[in-house]
Amino acid sequence: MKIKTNILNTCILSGVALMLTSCSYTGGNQGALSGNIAERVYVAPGEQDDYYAFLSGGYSGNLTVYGLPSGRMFKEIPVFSQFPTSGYGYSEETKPLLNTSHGFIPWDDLHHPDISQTNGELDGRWIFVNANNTPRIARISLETFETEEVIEIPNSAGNHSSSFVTENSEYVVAGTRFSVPVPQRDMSIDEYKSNFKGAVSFVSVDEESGHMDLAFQILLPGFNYDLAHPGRGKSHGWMFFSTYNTEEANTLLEVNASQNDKDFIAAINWKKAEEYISEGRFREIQTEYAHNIYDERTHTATSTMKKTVKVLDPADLPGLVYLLPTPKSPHGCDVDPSGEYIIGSGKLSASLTAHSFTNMLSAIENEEFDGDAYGIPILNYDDVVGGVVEQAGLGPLHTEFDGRGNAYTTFFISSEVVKWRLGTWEVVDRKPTYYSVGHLMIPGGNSRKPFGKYVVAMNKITKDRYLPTGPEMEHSAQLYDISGEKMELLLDFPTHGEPHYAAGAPAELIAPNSKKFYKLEDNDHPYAVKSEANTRLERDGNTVHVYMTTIRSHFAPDNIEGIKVGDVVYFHVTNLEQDFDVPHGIAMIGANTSELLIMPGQTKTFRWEPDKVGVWPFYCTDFCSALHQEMQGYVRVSPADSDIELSWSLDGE
Ligand SMILES: [Cu+2]
Repeated sequence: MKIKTNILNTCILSGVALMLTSCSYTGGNQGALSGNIAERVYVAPGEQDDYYAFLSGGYSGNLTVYGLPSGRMFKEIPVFSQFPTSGYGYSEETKPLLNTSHGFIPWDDLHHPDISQTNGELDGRWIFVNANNTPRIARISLETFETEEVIEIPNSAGNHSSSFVTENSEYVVAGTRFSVPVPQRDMSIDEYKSNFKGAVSFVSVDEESGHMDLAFQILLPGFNYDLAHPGRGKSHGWMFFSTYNTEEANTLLEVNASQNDKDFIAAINWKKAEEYISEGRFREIQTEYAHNIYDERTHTATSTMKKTVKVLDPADLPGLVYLLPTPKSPHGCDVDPSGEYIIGSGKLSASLTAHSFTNMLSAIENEEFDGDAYGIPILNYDDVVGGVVEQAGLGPLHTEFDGRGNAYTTFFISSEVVKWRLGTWEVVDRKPTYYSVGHLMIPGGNSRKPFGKYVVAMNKITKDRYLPTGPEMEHSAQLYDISGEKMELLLDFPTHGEPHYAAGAPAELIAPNSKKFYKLEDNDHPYAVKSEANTRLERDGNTVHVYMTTIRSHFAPDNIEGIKVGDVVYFHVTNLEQDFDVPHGIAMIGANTSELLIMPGQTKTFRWEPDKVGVWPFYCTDFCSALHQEMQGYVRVSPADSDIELSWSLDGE
């Protein structure tokens, strides 16, 4: 990179910066600045992108939506974090979505999105994501692009190997990163070995509504669980989890968890788990976790605290779990579209291991085990391995597939994407990334039917790619065309937060179902008003409910008197518009819950506690018409002991 910068400086110094061809500072084989490549990512005004890409925002707590190939960001969907732009997590209706057994948690670390599937193919209905820190799984509707449900995961800590969906979205899995005492209790950390457990959770998904339920957990040995992938096709019914720290160290893991030459991929037969559950061979243990559901008709979320979970102990349940030795501290765990190969990316190994599902089944059948770990059979590496990509690069992390027999693996340390062939295990191409690539995404690459036109690489370090913005820069994604024999770098674009993982789908799978507005007649919000005639105020002690409407370009009512210092005022605002893309906003001076953005046909509520006597204005925050600036009103606030009656009006009536 230094060389490039220097060459660029030389170009500028010599006054020929515009004649890029004569300086060719992008390096000989990329050509990312040549006109012909720019055209391949250019989406002309009025035209639309071919793919949606959903990138996790990591520590932003949000999911961002991009178009491919343009790399334009279309939306930021708030999931685990309060979001002032829309009032998510501030409005009374959405606050319950951030409720947990630890109370209201307004910020988390969102890692891995996965799109719902039917018969192993993307169905474009929902996207599931995980909160890593306070373990949760969320379901986002791909009609509204809003978070509809959040379920907390008990007995987990660092909910990392999530959220991956099975072939028919029967389950979303949530695997713990940290093993912890289960149930949690006060004990010495020195007692880690054999006392700490790694819970993996199977969250069921209702076929129609998408509603989630924590079906059962399996208590695995005290390793760390990193990533997961469902079986498909012949391996449907199985789920695979990569592990590290099979040493069960509890201090200085950078050394102590790198001792074993091989860790494991844990293969879980979840169909078998279902049998054991139906036979009653589970324990029900006490715990506490929140289950939060947003109802699109009432535009309101509710939070319910749940108290028990069914757990399965694999030591007592034969055939439930097997351990596949995998070099060395694997991160990624990926299953190819046919379901035959399970790729373990040992991040401290230079080679990539592909286990064969067929080999695994015969080893199990022949009971050829190499001992056990806490009663779980360990298979022989040589019995299960299906192939090895030798010396593919340094620090393999994540593999996706193009559906044409090719696999693409990111290498963190050598900063590259490597293309190789399934079955022959030969490397056929490699391209650099800029820099330290983590995960990558091919639309549908996590399914039986990938759309192998593009791969997006998500990078951790951005220095020298964009104009500097102080000590921290946005991370970067890079788009490669993979339709040909060789990968071609087409585009760099910045991402928001840290993109840990992504999912993508063709536009035609999602765009036609995208909601344009909420139908007013379906609005069952208890405080909705569907016409200006019904707008009003109601006082109950010192609580005042304002039933308000918005339409271009006024609020009803817009003059309010009789509010007193010490009142708690709820503004329930219904947007009467029935037109695509016409939200209204509302902001009230002194309200500490931010402003709200209310979609057409929707009702949202904010709480205001006036603390000073005066006449205070409110206004629309979203430019909605030529008379947007005139969309405003006043609230008169009187002393606490005033006897001024509540009154309201619009146009003096
Ligand atoms: Cu407005």
